[in-house]
Amino acid sequence: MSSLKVLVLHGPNLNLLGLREPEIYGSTTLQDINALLEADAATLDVSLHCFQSNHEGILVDKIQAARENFSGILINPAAYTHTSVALRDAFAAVSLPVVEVHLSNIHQREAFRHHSYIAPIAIGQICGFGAESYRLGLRALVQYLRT
Ligand code: CA2
Repeated sequence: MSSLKVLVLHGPNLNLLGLREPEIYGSTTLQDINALLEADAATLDVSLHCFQSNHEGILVDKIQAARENFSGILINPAAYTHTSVALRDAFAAVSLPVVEVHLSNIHQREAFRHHSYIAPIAIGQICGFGAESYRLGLRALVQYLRT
């Protein structure tokens, strides 16, 4: 059994996925995404812990605690992507590898979504592929951790 453990974090409002605004974010629910990731994790022989919060401080607490228990973090920071120095500082403090993912192509959307506070401290950013962004992000993170 692999000892790699990946923390998957979902930011604010992503609990509404598939339930509201399907024309923007699709009909896949957060539970569907977590199930897809769990299946991929089994194939990749890694363990996952998936967590969603609408609260910035709770996400900061999770990132800080991850230092002890996880090898890397996959995150869709949602709106905090564009606002949160606190999340970025927490990632920098734990110095775990981070992959940032987004369902939509944030660079094709409003100008305020083009900037990410997280991207400069992430290994990489994947956006625009819907739920597939998470799957690609998990694969990229695991490959990074194994090489
Ligand atoms: O495209 C993404 O994954 C985003 O991170 C989604 C965020 C948005 O603020 C980012 O700019 C890009 C918004 C997540 C809100 O999710 C909802 C889902 C269903 C209904 C309403 C909101």
